[in-house]
Amino acid sequence: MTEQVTIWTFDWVPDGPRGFVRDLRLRWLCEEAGIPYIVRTVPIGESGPDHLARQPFGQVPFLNDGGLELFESGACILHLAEKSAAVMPRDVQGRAETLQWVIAALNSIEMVSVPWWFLEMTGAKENHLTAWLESRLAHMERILGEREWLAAGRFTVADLLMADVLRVSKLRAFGDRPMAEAYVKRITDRPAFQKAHADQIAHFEAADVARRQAGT
Ligand SMILES: N[C@@H](CCC(=O)N[C@@H](CS)C(=O)NCC(=O)O)C(=O)O
Repeated sequence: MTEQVTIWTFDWVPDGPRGFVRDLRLRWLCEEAGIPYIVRTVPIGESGPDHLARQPFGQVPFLNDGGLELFESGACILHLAEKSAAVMPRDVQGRAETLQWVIAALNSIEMVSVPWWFLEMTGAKENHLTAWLESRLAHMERILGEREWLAAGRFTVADLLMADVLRVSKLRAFGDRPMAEAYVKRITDRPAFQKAHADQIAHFEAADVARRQAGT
């Protein structure tokens, strides 16, 4: 029997990252594509050899699909997206555009936004990445003012990922960008996101209860 798609995440995280742990990208993709899945956990803060064998940086998420083992949220959602035309166009042009915008989300926006966010969180006096980030977000604002969807004229995995990258609270609070705001709202209003998000919150709330019962 084919092993069910299994999404791996942490057993618990503090309140701050809840709703943003990247297993959500995989859950969301599965919800959009109608792929059944289960969620399993590794302990936070202790990346043992089993975890490192699955995710060489000791991070989450990672994925099992049958005999396949994958890490990197981008690679995982691209693999899952291939299963459904609902998120990955089948025509050459639409598929290429979709891949292009997936890479853009990871390599042109998140490559800047995550280090910027990290410097903000550390309370650095001056964030030298601000001008770089502003430039990238200004381009996104223009792009999102010109089109409803990033690729293929419809919702794809590229919108899922770009919205997930842009929805980070600190980014949204950074400057007035109505097009990006409307885009994030529209994409995250989708029932698939709402379910994935609620499920992740419930997963970590259940972990709170288990920890209280265990007295930890
Ligand atoms: N590039 C990786 C980044 C994964 C990542 O940052 N995971 C976070 C949780 S959302 C994590 O495991 N943080 C703990 C750590 O970096 O040690 C991906 O997209 O999968």
